[in-house]
Amino acid sequence: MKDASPQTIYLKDYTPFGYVVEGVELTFALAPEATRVKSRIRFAPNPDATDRTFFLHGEDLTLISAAIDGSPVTPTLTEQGLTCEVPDAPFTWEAEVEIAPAKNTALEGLYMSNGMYCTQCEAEGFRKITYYPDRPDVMATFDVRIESDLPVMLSNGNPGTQDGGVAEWHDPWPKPSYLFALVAGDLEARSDSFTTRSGRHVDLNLWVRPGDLGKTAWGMEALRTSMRWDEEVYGREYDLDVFNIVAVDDFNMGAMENKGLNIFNSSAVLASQDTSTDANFERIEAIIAHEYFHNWTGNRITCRDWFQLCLKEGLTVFRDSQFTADQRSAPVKRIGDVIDLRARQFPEDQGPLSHPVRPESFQEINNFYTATVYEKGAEVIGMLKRLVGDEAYDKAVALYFERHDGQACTIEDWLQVFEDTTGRDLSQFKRWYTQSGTPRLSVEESYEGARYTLTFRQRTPATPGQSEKLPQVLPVAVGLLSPGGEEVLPTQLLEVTEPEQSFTFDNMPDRPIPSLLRGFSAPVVLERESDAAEQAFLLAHDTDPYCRWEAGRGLARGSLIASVVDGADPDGAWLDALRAVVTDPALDPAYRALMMGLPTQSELAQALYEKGITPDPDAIRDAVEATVRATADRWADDLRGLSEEARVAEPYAPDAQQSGKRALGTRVLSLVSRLDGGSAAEAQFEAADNMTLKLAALGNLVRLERADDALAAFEAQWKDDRLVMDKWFGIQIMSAPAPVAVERAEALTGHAAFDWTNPNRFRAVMGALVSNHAGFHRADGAGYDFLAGWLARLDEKNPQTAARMATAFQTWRRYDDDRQAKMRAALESLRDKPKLSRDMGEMVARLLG
Ligand code: 0A1
Ligand code: ZN
Repeated sequence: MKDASPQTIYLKDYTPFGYVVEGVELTFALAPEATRVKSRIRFAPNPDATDRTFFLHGEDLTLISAAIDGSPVTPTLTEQGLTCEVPDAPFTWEAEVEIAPAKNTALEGLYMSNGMYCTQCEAEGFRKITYYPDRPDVMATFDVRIESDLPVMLSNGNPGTQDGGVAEWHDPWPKPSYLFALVAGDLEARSDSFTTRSGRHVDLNLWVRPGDLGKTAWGMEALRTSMRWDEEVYGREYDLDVFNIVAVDDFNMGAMENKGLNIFNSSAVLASQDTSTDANFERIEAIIAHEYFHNWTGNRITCRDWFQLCLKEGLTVFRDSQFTADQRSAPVKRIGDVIDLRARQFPEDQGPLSHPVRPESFQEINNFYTATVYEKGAEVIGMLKRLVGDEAYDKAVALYFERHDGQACTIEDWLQVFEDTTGRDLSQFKRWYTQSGTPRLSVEESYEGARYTLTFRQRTPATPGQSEKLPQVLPVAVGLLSPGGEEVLPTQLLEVTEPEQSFTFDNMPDRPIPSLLRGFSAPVVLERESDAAEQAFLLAHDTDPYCRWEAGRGLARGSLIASVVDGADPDGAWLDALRAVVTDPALDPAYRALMMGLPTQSELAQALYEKGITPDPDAIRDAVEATVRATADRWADDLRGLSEEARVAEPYAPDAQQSGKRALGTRVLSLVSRLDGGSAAEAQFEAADNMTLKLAALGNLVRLERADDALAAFEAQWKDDRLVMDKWFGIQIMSAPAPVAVERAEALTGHAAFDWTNPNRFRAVMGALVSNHAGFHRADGAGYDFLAGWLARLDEKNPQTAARMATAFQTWRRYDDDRQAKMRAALESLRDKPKLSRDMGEMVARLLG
């Protein structure tokens, strides 16, 4: 357990470490209960530092011996590390420690997963491997020797001697300790190679447990595509002789960009037609790209301290989004990102966990791997690019690589290259990094004598720790349409910098209709009096795919809210207008599928809350169900034709075109199953030759409570495949009728295959319950108690995953008094638990505010 009185760490307190590390040599003698780690580290006084305290981080280590320049020393040990008297000149530190990877259930540092050794060092896991200045601004070259009788032993960099029982690895690129990695086990590889554009030959390996080789083709292809893309688009080449990827079953996050040795959650890399959905394939392609792109944005140029996390994450997410947009459909990717941002980042930014893209303080950095740092961080880069233009963006980024290669940098360094390239003052723009909260942008229009005026007002509500907000730079992309549906003003970028600001457009013979925030050009809430006629017009005519989709979304929201509040019937005019788009064969099926999607129940709860209406989860669920039924009835004559269009005749491929069709088919099946009681779903479940169609069918059957046979068959077929069984666990809860969701989840935690120490399995169950909005928010509070009970239990083994899952409570203040009281009680029960981890302690304190 971590210390009882956690410290808060502040960005403003940054000071450099008193020593530089000139080289690190590590020797690992692997054993599950008693691994010995010897370190030999060359330190020299850091000329840029004043404080010469020699403190090395270290947690859960047994120190066997320590020496300086060959003479034994006795350091002073604390819970967090050690201090020692050291010479005032360069010296060599040597230490030997013992650790127990088999007992490491937190999955940070060196741990074991299914008999295989692996590491996770970001953010502060290296200190659980040996004593070290475990901070990202200390960069060094690493030479690693691994001793064991396992057939495969890997670390960062290029391979050296690989003799029976010993493997040596040399990483020539200085790196911080969080990028260290080691893997050893009985593994098999899919191997390939890549020649960089300057002619370097790179061996590529994707290592998996025996039996999983059949799921590696897609990951390897995605890796090669990513490597080429980064050369072509960003001019970045790979810089080692080998690139290794390893799949592990027990992993807290998606994947990790360790230098030359990426480690992946098996769910984020393994895929096959039979076992993975189209969404899985797309996610894998994006994560492979993300981790690979980190080689330059994260590894070659890293972060000075953890407050700068968005420097590598925002930029790398932005880069992987560009990559996906290039591989697939750019508008579909953009709309998907907006849906995701609103579903995950907006609630965070508008609730008790709100924090700036660059936080100013933390207790546990693991709690800051958030949608704000990652996804809002990426939006900020997108805005910067929009503001300076594509060419200046390319120049500035090239300067960033040239100027900062090999350094540990800050957001100031990043903004400086843009200021130097463009001459622009970015001090106001910087507020995107320092101010938390989602800006609200309202807009009014006027039209007089051929002059059309748009007046914007911005304001950002107070967030924890920030009561006053200053105006930000909001890039607002705008187009104007004539009443006849012609585009009279193609997209223009307006820069809203003032609290209130007007823009005029002359020579407008008719009052135009504005298409605002095209491409979702800034991550704001656009407040505009909903005008159904205008939305229907934009749904029919807008040339901007995002705004067109958003118009449909606005109509859907309006109709659903009216149903929730007044019990109104679904808006027929909206459904007719939407039908015209959804049945338009000229449009991409993937886009039509997006158009058919309704706002989630959680999103509707947020929308109601913002209107000052306390959301009732049961009423929301009923309104959504009634709307889906009404849609099915109204479109009954179109459904057969749509199903036909969605049919894929060619052999399965997870590409954009086919998966777009299947996405459309999945939407249609959900409507059909409202009319036929589930027979089409049953037929699809039987006939499907891929997991996308199988799982879509199964979800409908679960909802209709006629899935017993299908679930049994599915389990019998897939009981030995952990990733598929995660789906089996999840869908039974996610798609269950709300009143029984908690019981389903409870029953499944009693299933023999519910290994709750495996993060994927734990999330499959708990995440599914949370996503069943009305199920989780059941009025008697059973969902809250169930989740809190499991979080308390997991916190003792794996604080990081437990604390992350606790964010399910972040919206608790939205709901009625009774539910609030129950959620508060659940959180307080967690807070009052003895031996709470630092992760969970900080999380619960912030949630309770
Ligand atoms: N840097 C990784 C994500 C990651 C972060 C923390 C982890 O453990 C605490 C693991 C992975 C990425 O952005 O992909
Ligand atoms: Zn990342």
